[in-house]
Amino acid sequence: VGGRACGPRLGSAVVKSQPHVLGIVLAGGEGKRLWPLTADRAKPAVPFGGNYRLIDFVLSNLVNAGYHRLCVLTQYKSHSLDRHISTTWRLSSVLGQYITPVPAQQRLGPRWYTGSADAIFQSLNLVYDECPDHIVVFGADHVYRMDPAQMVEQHVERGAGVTVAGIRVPRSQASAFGCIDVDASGWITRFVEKPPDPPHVPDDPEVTFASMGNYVFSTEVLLEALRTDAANPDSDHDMGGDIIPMLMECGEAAVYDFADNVVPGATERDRGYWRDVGTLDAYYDAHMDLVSVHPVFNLYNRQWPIRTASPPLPPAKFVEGGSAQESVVGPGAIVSGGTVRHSVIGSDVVVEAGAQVEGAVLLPGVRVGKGAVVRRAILDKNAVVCEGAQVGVDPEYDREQWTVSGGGVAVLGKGARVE
Ligand code: ADQ
Repeated sequence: VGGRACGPRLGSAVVKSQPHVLGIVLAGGEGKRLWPLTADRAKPAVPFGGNYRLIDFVLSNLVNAGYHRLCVLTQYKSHSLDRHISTTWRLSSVLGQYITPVPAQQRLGPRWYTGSADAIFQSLNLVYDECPDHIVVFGADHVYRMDPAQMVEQHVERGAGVTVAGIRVPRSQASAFGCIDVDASGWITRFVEKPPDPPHVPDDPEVTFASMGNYVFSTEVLLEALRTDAANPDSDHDMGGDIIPMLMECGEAAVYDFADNVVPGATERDRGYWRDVGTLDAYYDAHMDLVSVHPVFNLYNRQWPIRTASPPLPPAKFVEGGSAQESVVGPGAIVSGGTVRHSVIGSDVVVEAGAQVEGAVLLPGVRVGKGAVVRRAILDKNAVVCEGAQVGVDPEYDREQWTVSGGGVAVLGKGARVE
């Protein structure tokens, strides 16, 4: 790492007229606010929507756009994430394609990454090896569909050093995000990372223009910015906190309005859908967005598929009067005489006779016993609710036993057992 120049690219299968793009996915986040779902796994490896993991959304977006050279920077509890990427996301090395998890390599000494910019700085050998024209740096924690090639196209046309994807969010939620002011030509005039009192857009006091944590860089601009940042002892080495404000000061930063992104097959309802599922309530709410008759987020858009690998399980089965309404049910699940409403049921889940599951997110392998009740709850993998037991019925009891989110959702960790 340091000032090495890019060498010639050998064996490249890149079409000459297209800009050569390397994708870097930041997947090292700890996800403390998703505890206990992150007790054993990195946030991007948290299961979502019955049979996906969060990282499947960003990787699907990049792969669907034709970006097939992708490095996923991991760090925290990365085992299940590494395994998921290696087994699910193999591309053809013969065609020069790869999606590779890159663990913290400690190239600059025996230390972990200090921030997301340090993660890239310590992995610059990947950039030197690939010699891209542009580098797409995307987060791994969001549920959305986006065609990143449209953002790259705008970045190239405008001649920006960095382009930041921006979205309008309610101002009440904006202190969790980088907040952006732009001029009439789309150049960023102010970027404040997670301000306690977020600014608002000129035409609406309740709305803030926020960074989605997705960036396109011209390679030389990113290299220069990372080297400058690394030499600054006062920096936190964070992409949103340090690198983007630095490039904004230099007049290099432009915005890409997510509202302009058009993904094939998007419906009126789910066009522009983007959720940061960084908290238990946001994670729960994003699941509920999947289950209504006309879902707010449509998993069934075949023109822009969300890709994953599913285990070899038989189809879901409903017997003995078992039913599920306004729900998605994963393969291998058996609803035997129980009732499921408004819920996301992962693969291999069993709901037994007389059980009631309502407004719940059951991750793969959960068992709900006879006559048990589960309401407004998230149950991590292999949790067991024994015969007649209840979750989400008595808030006081739940608070004593489990994690309960600010919005009142009971959350049980992996393998929990409710007697
Ligand atoms: P946050 O998500 O809070 O805000 P951060 O915690 O740095 O910022 O996470 C960004 C991405 O980097 C995530 O995908 C995370 O998994 C990953 N990451 C974090 N630390 C890492 C490390 N040490 N190594 C590898 N990967 C790491 C960011 C921006 C905001 C923006 C929001 C949008 O900083 O400006 O508004 O994303 O959600």
